[in-house]
Amino acid sequence: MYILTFITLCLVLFSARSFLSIPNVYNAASTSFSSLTTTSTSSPGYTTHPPWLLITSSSSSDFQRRLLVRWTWVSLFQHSGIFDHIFAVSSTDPVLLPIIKKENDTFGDILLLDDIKDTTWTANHIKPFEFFKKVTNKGWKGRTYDFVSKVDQDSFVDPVRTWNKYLKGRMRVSGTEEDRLMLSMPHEAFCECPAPQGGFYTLSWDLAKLIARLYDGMEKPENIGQEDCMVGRFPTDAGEQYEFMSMDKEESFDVVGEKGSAIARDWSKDQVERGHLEELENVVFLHQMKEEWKWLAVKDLFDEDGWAPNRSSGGSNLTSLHAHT
Ligand SMILES: *[C@@H]1O[C@H](CO)[C@@H](O)[C@H](O)[C@H]1NC(C)=O
Ligand SMILES: *[C@@H]1O[C@H](CO)[C@@H](O)[C@H](O)[C@H]1NC(C)=O
Ligand SMILES: CC(=O)N[C@H]1CO[C@H](CO)[C@@H](O)[C@@H]1O
Repeated sequence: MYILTFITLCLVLFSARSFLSIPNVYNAASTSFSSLTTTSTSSPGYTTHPPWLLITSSSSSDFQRRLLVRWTWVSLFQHSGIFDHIFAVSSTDPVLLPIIKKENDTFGDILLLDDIKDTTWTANHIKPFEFFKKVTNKGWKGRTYDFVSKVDQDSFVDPVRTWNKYLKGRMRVSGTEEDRLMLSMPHEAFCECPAPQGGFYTLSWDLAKLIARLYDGMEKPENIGQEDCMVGRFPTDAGEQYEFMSMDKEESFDVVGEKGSAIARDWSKDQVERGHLEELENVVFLHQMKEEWKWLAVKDLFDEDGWAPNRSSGGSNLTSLHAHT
């Protein structure tokens, strides 16, 4: 079953143009499959390698979703040179493991946790801490970064706008306590301490390392709470300081509604519906796109300069790296 799926996907891959017509939309950024596997060229200032690692937490058998992610926001924004993107996949399934390794032979973007089962519980409780532990200890391909993010596989993000708006200005300082950063939509009402929304959050490298260490030192890891809250709870309970920076509620939404009319629901306490996606002024992060139609509707609203619908109203200036330099 998995093997069939993978073979089908490989066929699809090598005749990429027919695949849901995704590559056509992004002609300007990267239609060729090879550009996904080559190391992105650095933009001025990041001459050695990108400063930011984004990690999509992906379910082991969801090959198709990983292709969608690679072909949409990752390929669209990768030319910026500010980030590397990988998937974290956990599995102990002897049938699946070799297939995932094959997938990685093609794309080279999978961090495999082969000692952790792929269950809803592991995904929502321990997996992110395990991959933060792994990357902050060993790096990714031996590299370390200034920031690391966890992204859900049903999240669509604009890392360039996020970078320019929140992270770029913090680049020169690193390593001291004041610089510990947690950037996300806040989840405070739910978690009772400054904690992130699990769909997309960014940690300074040292904070990710600290959180992984606190997780590793838990006496009863089986009693661990929900991931989002624990990301805040570990440092808070240990009396460690960190800065919580909130992403803009006017730019981050869940996608709800019916096929053909996707609606944005905000992250206020009451989860207010804000109207159709195209009516939004600007967007950096959309979430809750488990259904493929949502993903495909959303990818048409972004181009390499970010959120496209209201560009004439001035909403997208932060996205282009070149616009300000
Ligand atoms: C996946 O590919 C990358 C790049 O070649 C490599 O660094 C990494 O170790 C591979 N992971 C697995 C699980 O094979
Ligand atoms: C965005 O950029 C365009 C062209 O570069 C400019 O005309 C517009 O005024 C800018 N908008 C804002 C909000 O800065
Ligand atoms: C905020 C804003 O300008 N929204 C506009 C985006 O574009 C749609 C379609 O043109 C308009 O209906 C919105 O008012």
